[in-house]
Amino acid sequence: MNYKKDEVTNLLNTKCMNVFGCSIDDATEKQAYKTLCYVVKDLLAEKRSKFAKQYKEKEGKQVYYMSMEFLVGTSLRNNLYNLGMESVFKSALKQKKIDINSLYAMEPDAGLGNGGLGRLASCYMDAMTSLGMMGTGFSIRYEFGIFKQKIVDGWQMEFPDNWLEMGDVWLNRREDESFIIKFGGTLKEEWTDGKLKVTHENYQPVMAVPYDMYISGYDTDAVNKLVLWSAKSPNNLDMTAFSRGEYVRSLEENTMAEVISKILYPADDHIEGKRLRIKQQYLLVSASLQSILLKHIKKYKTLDNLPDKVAIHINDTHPALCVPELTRILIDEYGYDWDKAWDIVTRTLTYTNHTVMSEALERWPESLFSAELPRIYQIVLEINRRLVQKLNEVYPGDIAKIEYMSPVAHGEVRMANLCLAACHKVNGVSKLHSDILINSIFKDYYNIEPDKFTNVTNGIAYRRWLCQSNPELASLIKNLIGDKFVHDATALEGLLKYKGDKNVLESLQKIKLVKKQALAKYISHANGINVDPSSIFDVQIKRLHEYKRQLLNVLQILHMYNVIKDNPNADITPRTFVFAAKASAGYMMAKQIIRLISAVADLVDSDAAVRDKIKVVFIEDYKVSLAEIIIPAAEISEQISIAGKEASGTGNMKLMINGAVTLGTLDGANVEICEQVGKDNIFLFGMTAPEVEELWRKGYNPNFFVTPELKRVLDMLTSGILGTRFEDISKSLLTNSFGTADAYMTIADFESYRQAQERVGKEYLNRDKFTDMSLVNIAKAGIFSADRAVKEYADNIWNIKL
Ligand code: GPV
Repeated sequence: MNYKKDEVTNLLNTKCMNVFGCSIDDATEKQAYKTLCYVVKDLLAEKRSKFAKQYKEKEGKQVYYMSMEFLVGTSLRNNLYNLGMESVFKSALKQKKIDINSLYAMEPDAGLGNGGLGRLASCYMDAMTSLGMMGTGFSIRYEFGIFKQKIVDGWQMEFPDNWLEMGDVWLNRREDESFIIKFGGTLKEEWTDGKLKVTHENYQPVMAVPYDMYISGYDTDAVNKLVLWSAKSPNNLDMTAFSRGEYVRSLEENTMAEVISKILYPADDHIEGKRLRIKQQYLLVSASLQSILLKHIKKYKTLDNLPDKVAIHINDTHPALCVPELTRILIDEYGYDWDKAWDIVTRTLTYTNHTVMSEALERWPESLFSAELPRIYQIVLEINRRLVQKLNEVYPGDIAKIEYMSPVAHGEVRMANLCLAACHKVNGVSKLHSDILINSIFKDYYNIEPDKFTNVTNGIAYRRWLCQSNPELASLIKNLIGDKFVHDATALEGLLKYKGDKNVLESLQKIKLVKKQALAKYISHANGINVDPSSIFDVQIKRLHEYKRQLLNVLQILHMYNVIKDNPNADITPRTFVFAAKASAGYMMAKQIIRLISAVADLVDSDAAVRDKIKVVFIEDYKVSLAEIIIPAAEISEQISIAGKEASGTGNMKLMINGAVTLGTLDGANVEICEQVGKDNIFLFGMTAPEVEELWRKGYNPNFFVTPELKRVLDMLTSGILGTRFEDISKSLLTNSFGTADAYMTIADFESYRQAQERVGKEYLNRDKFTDMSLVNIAKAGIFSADRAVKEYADNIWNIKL
C-alpha cells in the first residue's frame, strides 16, 4: 500500500487519540504498540473489504481450512512486511522517538498450536493469501495457547500463556454471528409420511462466538481471515435456571460452557481421549459448518452446488466430525435425503493425514461419543452400516479386513476411517509418508479407490523464515540474483552459479557469523552461558518426542565428551549443541530427556578440558518467534528421527533455506531434501524405512548393537557422573521385556550417527567447501515453499483454478 510518512503519522495520532485519548507522542510504550497494531488492522480491514467484494462478484470457489491448531506466532512485522510498509512505519515512529523493534518485541506469540501441524496451517494461510486465493481458516480462540516453558533444575515446568492480554489487538469479535452448539441430550424419533424426523432434546446449548483475525499475504490484493471460535454460555439459559431457584447450578453451567475454549491440549502427535477435547472439536466443526452453509445459502439460495463453490479441508482427523456434522445439517436442517446429502458431503470434504503413529490416530470410546453427541453418533452408525454393506460386496466374507476399515468397531469410533470413507481426496505430507499410507496403513482403502490418494509435500512460508528473519541473507541474495525469488522461491536456484565463488562464500560466512552472534547474545541473556560464535552451531529444535530421537543426539555428545577426556588434544572441531523443545505436560519420558540434556550441559560445562570444545545449551520456551532467532544462526540441522516415523518435518526446510546443512536419516521430507541437494550436500546416516521394517520383522534386540564406545556412554546414564541417575531412560533403551526395548532404534543407529558426526566435524574445517554445501542448500530450497504446496492443493485436491 502506498502511504507517505506524514499520512502514517496522522493515522497513528488519530487512532491513539480515539483509543487512548492522547497523541502518539504522549503514549506509553504499550499504548504505542496497541495503536500501531490497530492502525495496521484497519489497513487490512480496508483491503479485505475490497477483496471480498471482488470475490463475491466473481463467484469463485473458496477453501475453508479446518484445523484445531494455527501456530500463528507474531503478526505485526509480518503484516507490515506483506503490506510493503515496514520502512514507512519505521521512519514515522522514529520521528516520534519510538523504535519499531521495541514495539515488535512487545507482541506475544499467538501460540494456538503445538508444533509442525499448527505451524503448517499458518504457513498455508500465508501462501493462500499471497496467491490471491479466497481461503478462510477456522479454529478455536484458546484463552491459553501452548504453555510457557521454564526449566527449573533441569526439569520442565509449565506456565499458562496469557497471550490475549497483548495479543487480542488482532481480533475482531462478531457476537452477532454466533451459533448454538448442542451437547448431550436425547433424541426423539417421529415417522411422518414415511419420513423419519429426529429431534434433539434436553441438550446443553453452548454459544460459539467468532473472532476474526486478518491474514495478509505478500504483494497481493487478497486479505484472508482466520476465524477463531470462543465458547460462551447462552444468556437465556441462566434465566430459566434462576427461576427454578438453581442459582449456583446455572452459574456452574456457565463456566462449564466457557471452559470449552479455555486451553489448547498440549499433546503433539498423541491423543488424549478427553471429554473436553471432543467438545472442542465439535464446537469448531459445528460452528464453522453452520456459518459456511448459512453464507452459501444467502449467496446461492441452494446447497446443491456446495461442492462446486466450496472445498472444506480437514487438517488431520481433529476436525473429522465434519463428516457426520455436514451430513446432519444437510439432513436435519436443510431437508436433504441421505443419498443426496452424502453425495454433497463426499464431494466437498478433503483430508490430510499427518502421521502414521498409532498413538496419534484418533479413536473415541463409543460410550463417550454417543453421550456427548447423540445425533452425530447415530449418523456415524449409519455411515458405518452403509460402508460395511458396500465393503461386503468388494471383500465378501473378509471380516477382518472390513473391521479394520470400519469407522466403528471394537467399541470405538475411529476418525481416520471416517475421513477415508467420506473424503474424495486424501493426502500425506511427503513422498515417503504418502507411500507408507498407501502401502501400509491405508492400503485397503487405496486398493478400492486408488485415485483418492495423493501426495503434497509440505512447504513453508519462506518469506517469513528467510526474508523477515534473515534480512541480511535475503539482501545478499537480492544483490546476487535479483528479487524474483521473493515471489518465486525456485528462482533461488540462480545462486548455484556462485558455487566456489570466493567472494560470495565469504559474504555467506560473514552473514552466518552475524546471526550466530545474535543467537549467542540471546543465549547469554536467557541462559547466562557464553557460547563461541566461531564454533559449529548444531541445532535440534522441535517438539520433544522419543521418535525424534533427541536422545541419540545426547548420547553422541556424551561420546564426544569421552573422546576429549581420553585425549584432551583430540582433533575435535569446537561445537555448540543447541536444543529447544517443549514436552507434552504428561509425557514423563520426554521430560526426563530434557532433564538429561541439562545434566549433560552441566557435565560438559564443569570440565575445563571439555568446555572449550563442546557446549550444550537448552534454550527454554521454544516457539515461532524463538525459531526466527535460532534458525538463521544454524549450521547443522539435526533431523534424526527413526526412518518411517516423521511424516515430513518442516523445520528441516526452514533450516535449509537459511543455509544449514542437514544431518539426518532418510525420513519424511529429508528424502526430498536429499534428492534436491544431492548426497554430497547432506550428511546422511542410519537405517532406511524398509531396513527399519526388516529389523522389526527379524526381531530387534538392542543389546546386539552396543559397541564398546556406546556401552561406555550408556553406563554413564546410571553411574552417577551426571548427578541424577537416569534409570528410566537406560531401561527404555536396554530392557527387553515384551520386545519393547529401544522402540525407536536409537542404539541400532548410534554407530552410523557417530560416524556422520565425525564427518561433520572434519568437513567443517574446510570452510569454503562447507559454505558451498550451505549455498547449495539455500539454492535448492525453493521447492519447499508453501506457495508450491498450496498450488498443488488447489490443483489436485481442492479443484480450484488459480
Ligand atoms: I498427527 N504433526 C504434528 O505436529 N502434530 C500432530 O498432532 C500430528 C502431526 C506433524 C508431523 O509430526 C510432522 O512430521 C509434519 O511435518 C507436520 O505435522 C506437518 O505436516
